[in-house]
Amino acid sequence: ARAGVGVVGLAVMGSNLARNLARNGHTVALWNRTQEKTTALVEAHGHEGDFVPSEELADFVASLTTPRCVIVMVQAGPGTDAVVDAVAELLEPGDMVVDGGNALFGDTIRRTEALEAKGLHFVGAGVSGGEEGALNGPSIMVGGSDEAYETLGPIVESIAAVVDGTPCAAHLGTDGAGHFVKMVHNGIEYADMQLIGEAYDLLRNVAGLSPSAISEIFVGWNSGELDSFLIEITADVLAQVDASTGQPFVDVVLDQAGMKGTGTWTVQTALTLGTPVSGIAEAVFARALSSHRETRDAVQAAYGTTSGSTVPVPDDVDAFVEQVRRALYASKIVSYAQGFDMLAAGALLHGWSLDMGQIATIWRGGCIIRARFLDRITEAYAADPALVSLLSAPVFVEALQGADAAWRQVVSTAALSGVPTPGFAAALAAFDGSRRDRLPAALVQGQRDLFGAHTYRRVDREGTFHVMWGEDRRETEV
Ligand code: NBP
Repeated sequence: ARAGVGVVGLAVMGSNLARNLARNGHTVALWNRTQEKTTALVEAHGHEGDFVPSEELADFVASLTTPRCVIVMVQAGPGTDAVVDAVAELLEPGDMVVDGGNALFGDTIRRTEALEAKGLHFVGAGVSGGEEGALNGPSIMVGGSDEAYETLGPIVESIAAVVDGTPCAAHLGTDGAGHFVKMVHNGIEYADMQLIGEAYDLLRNVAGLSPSAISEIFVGWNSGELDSFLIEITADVLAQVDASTGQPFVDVVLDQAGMKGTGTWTVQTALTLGTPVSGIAEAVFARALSSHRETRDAVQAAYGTTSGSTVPVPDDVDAFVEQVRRALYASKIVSYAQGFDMLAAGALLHGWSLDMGQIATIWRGGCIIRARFLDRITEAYAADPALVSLLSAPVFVEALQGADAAWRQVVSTAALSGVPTPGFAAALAAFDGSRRDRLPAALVQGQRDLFGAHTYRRVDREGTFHVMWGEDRRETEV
């Protein structure tokens, strides 16, 4: 036995992670259900480092030094169960299985219990950054025991992205904490992409700018407070010209967005936790709406398309571009605040002591939402570790106050123009909802008390009350 770490599952993510490990000096044991993938990896990249391939899973396990560390990178769900169970059968107490796939955090909690009952360590590690990140440095969100991280920490920190000398990998909490944080990260990614899409739509269809002109604008935005991977790649996508038609690439792509499920998980989980992640939810629903071609056809046939602005093109296009930039930044702040609220709610329910500043720190590199903006979040939590909402952090108060007028102008212009901006509008509504002195929730409580005797509390004294609506409408204390 001579391999210090093993990788099971050598599709795109597993192969790249194995290569990253080998390039960083680890001797890496390899196994894949379909042998050809193992052979192909060693043939193409064997020179990059020290690999120990095995045909049989038992030989793979035997090739690892003890305590063994097996990283599983297979399809989430039944595939992961099958592999984790098969590997666990062959391991000895003290060994460790790391699931680096996109597992649902509840599955990770279940698998942790099952493996710990056998004396094994189980770690759920969220790996972000896609195939490029896996190869060159992902962001790694680790959930598991302190003891497991003592062994695993140096391994994951050696292959993670590094920003300002800090590896983008950390132990965030026990069992499902890593996969939970990864899931919320993916949800925030959905919201970010939707907001950027809305900004593009406004610049294109209200301001009448071309994709290449908008690409230039995004390049400019990328040197300011919106500096991020997603803004950078958006500029690239918008600059692309389709080779076969000479059209802007974005115009030849079918406008039906796909999704693999982690955004949906985030929203489902948020509903269970009771945390309003409206920015993420609107992003998931916007992708769903885009894919409902039949509904879109029927509604278009009934009403006509809303393309073409019904309000005049802004006189001062540069001023409008700046308004959209501010609206985008403000909406992004709200969407991250909602994501961090959800992290706090999950941590409370599952007993994880998540360090919010640390999470923002390890999202700065490797992952899709990497952005300069995350430093502001880290600073906000450093200044006040008990911060209740990112929206009340001074740095974001200043940003939202500065964006307020532009944000409202953009949302109203969008509505008048028939350009859908569910992300911008939901963020603004969430902001206004949170800052409002009195909400119509009072009326809702009254309705609930009338039709269902659900009771209400009063603003002026303690207790729970009910009005005898069907009788003399007398208030009773219950
Ligand atoms: P896939 O998610 O496409 O899974 C393919 C791998 O799973 C292959 O190695 C396949 O073996 C193996 N596998 C399956 Br499917 N069922 C199996 C079973 N019952 N027993 C043994 N092996 C089984 O691979 P991926 O795209 O590399 O992703 C790996 C993990 O990383 C997933 O959980 C994914 O969600 C996550 N992830 C992916 C990305 C990304 O950008 N692709 C980003 C972040 C996280 P075979 O070769 O024999 O079919």
